[in-house]
Amino acid sequence: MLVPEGIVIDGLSGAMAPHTGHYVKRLSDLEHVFRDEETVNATITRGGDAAVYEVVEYRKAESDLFFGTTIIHPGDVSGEFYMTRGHFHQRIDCGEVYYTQSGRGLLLLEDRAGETRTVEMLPGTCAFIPPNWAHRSINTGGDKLVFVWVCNPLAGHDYGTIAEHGMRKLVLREGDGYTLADNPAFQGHS
Ligand code: PAN
Ligand code: ZN
Repeated sequence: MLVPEGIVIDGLSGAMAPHTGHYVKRLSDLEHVFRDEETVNATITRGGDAAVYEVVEYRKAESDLFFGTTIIHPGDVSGEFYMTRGHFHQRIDCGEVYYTQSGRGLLLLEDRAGETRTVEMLPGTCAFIPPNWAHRSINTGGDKLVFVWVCNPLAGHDYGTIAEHGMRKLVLREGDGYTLADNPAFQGHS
């Protein structure tokens, strides 16, 4: 039987107590995510296989809600900020909510018809991700970017589409901020 529970979330570290799962994505897991694979590989070879982001989950079988935190460390690869892999949901009727706790970032979204949108991720911003929009979060600041996400556990992750084609836009460091650039490697998806 499912019972009510209070989960304590530390908005600065992203720690959740209790939680049911945790994973870390390092540069070596994201070799093909960044445009400059050569630098990713050289960095790893030099012993610098840094943690790029972490996900902490609270998931209960039989529940229609699934939530957790994502922590993206500050950093970049040749000017391309640390970011998540990005995905569509397998179920095209499932959206999501991202509630930023600390840090500064950008939520990059694109639909299948070619439209790109961004939502600034600042503490207190709750982003609505509509169904059938690919989403990737990017840490554009100098501290950890921490956000809470909530979705349907049946939503599922379609990583293949973005892994194969990339996203239309790159988010690059420019001065103290960021700029969006067309992704020259983007080949389109349907
Ligand atoms: C989030 C993401 C999380 C990690 O929980 O899964 O931020 O990003 P990737 O899954 O793209 O690596 C979410 O959007 N779930 O649906
Ligand atoms: Zn998602």
